[in-house]
Amino acid sequence: MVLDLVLRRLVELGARLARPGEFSERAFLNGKLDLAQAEAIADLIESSTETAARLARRTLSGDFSRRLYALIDELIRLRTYLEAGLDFPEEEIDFLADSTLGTAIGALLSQLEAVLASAQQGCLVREGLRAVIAGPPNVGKSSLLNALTGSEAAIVTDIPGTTRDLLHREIQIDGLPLHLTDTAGMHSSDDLVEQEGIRRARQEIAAADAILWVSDDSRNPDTQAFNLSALDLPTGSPIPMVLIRNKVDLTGRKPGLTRTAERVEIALSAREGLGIEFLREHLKELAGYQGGEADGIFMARRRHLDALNRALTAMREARANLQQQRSGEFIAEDLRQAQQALGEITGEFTTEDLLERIFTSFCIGK
Ligand SMILES: Nc1nc2c(ncn2[C@@H]2O[C@H](COP(=O)(O)OP(=O)(O)OP(=O)(O)O)[C@@H](O)[C@H]2O)c(=O)[nH]1
Ligand SMILES: [Mg+2]
Repeated sequence: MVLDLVLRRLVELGARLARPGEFSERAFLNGKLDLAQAEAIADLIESSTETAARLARRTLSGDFSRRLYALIDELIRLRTYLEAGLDFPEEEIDFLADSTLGTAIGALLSQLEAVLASAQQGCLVREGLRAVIAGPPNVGKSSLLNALTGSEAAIVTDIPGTTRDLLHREIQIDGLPLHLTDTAGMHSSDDLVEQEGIRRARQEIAAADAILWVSDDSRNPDTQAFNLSALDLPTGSPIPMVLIRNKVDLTGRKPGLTRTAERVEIALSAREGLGIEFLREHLKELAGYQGGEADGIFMARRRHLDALNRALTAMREARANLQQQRSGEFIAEDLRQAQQALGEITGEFTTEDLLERIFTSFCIGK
């Protein structure tokens, strides 16, 4: 209350409350921070794991930006070299014939690929993996959620159709955030509530990064087929699917992971906690997660990955144009596009819209 009264009095005297992210925005506009660093402030505040906090701290201190500026400097150098050749043809710099340009573009490409790989790891730590637990009724989906979270998050009974609504839980595996959803058992049902639950489960599956399809190993596998088409998923986006053979305590099958031609199968017992570690390891592998503590990894957002990918495409185009001996203008334009894409990350080239979107997602007072 006292704080509130003081604030109210200050506002009466003519002060105004800061907008969300206003302080970071000012630091950015005044050149104290670049955009990637400013975004790292928000990422640091919102970090949900220790790894995420550490990586955001690295980006904030400029680890990501320094690597970007090194790339941008090199691009500027190359563009100057190329464009001098274009502007002063009488000097006869035959850059297509000499190998300097090819070597430099090759080196830039591999550096860009390395930055992208680090950024992808950072983005994983920030956004994590969304896995949906799905399958027929009563196979142990909720038990699996409980086993993974180490809690009694979901109600488990031997009555089919226990889970009707979606249940979300977040855990982390060695610093990788995992967003888990338990769903209603998939089968044809006349029950309105269950039908709605199944509809929601489908929707959730369509937006997932991975599906954990649970089956009851002690029952006839044909009756609980792993049937993709029945799920009615949007085509064109194959979502990795792991077949979980649950209840191996009843069948005596050895817990573990098997790779078949079509899929990965993991035998486990959710109730007895057998074989869960195989699933954890596999989820990390699915995400492409290498552990966030490695040197050179920093926090990054999807926006950054998108820009890095565009820069990479432009550089590959430059290499192709050079190999095909196209005229220097084409290569110069590719390099310009690559520089522009990288500049969008640091905030050198941005639109008002983008800035507004970034800073309004900050909390007030930052
Ligand atoms: N023996 C054995 N029983 C299990 C195992 N996992 C789950 N169960 C039992 O299977 C029954 C169903 O488990 P749930 O976790 O509720 O299954 P569900 O797939 O969530 O079921 P619905 O929500 O109804 O679709 C319960 O009686 C569990 O105790 C297991 O690994 N071994
Ligand atoms: Mg359930």
